Amino acid sequence: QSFFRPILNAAPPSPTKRHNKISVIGVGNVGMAIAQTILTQDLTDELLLVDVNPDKLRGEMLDLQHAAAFLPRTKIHASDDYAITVGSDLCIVTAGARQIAGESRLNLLQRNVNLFKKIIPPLAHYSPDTVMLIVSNPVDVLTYVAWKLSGFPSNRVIGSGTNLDSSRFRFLIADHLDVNAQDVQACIVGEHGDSSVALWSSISIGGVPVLSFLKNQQIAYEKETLEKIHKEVVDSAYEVIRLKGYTSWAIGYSVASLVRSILRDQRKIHPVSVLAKGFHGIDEGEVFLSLPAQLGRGGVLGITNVHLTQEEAQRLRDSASTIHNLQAQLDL
Ligand code: 6V0
Repeated sequence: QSFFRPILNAAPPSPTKRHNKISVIGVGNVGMAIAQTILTQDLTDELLLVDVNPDKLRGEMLDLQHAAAFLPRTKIHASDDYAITVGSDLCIVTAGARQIAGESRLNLLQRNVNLFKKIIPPLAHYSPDTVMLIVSNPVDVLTYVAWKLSGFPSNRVIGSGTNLDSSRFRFLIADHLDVNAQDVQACIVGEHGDSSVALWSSISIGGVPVLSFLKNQQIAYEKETLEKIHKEVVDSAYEVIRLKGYTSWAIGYSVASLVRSILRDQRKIHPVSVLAKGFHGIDEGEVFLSLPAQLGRGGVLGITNVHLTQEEAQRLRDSASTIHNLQAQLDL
């Protein structure tokens, strides 16, 4: 029994508007920050949550549903059964194991690989046409693992990569020069985290290249100042974790920006983790690293032909070979 009665001569609604469905796997700090940013930014019609902890899952679902009166209309469901994810346009994976005291990074990684063996095949089964967006760490290796386990073409498996590092970078440069972070074009590529590579020569503010601007104005800048800013980017995740125990808001907004570009087919360029083989001399096997990628409805549409100095390209290749060696030790 419908609450409404149809008006005379009404035709059934035509399905003109595309219906978007997003699944978020893992409702921890990161999954929930992503979910709430997606909701407040009105990026989807349906939001599905999956986790192995049933109480936490239902609690988070109810808490979000209770905000319905203040949010754009979105159907929110949760279950530990992957059947609810059927037909998703985008699957965002944030599930992860926590490091046990004294545990090696390799051991933690293998435990996350084991989680992915339970997560990725059912996602791929229920949503064979979805784009997968991997957030769990170490994000570059786990994006490779998701690609292998899904059997998807490489353009539909993306890691959130250095999109977050780049936004931290833009904030710090903006803060340093007292400008709006949205006016700062700056990009960090490579491995998410410690060995990321900042592309100094391509930084511009409002279209004005920064290094040549400083040179023209005869403003002295030291290489160390630039390196200090990059080091701050690298250290900032550790600092937030030390202070509040985890990071959540920035990764939430960063992933929401990727969701918008993909589902709304914005064709914007984001530094995200993609299959990097064949770029900048990376030829040693299949590794995922962040490069500036154009994102749209089909996932990765292409990679920007960004210029890297010899040193930058070498650092990228070094990361690629470290990741490649790590991947060789995994039981996939
Ligand atoms: P958390 O708060 O411990 O949440 C993890 C969630 O995963 C929990 O709710 C678990 O119940 C759930 N989970 C565990 N196993 C499974 C499974 N098999 N299926 C479904 N759900 C499962 O961690 P938090 O949310 O803080 O972080 C999640 C992951 O994101 C970690 O790997 C982080 O390292 C990573 N981050 C990645 C970032 C990036 O830039 N790529 C940034 C921040 C965190």
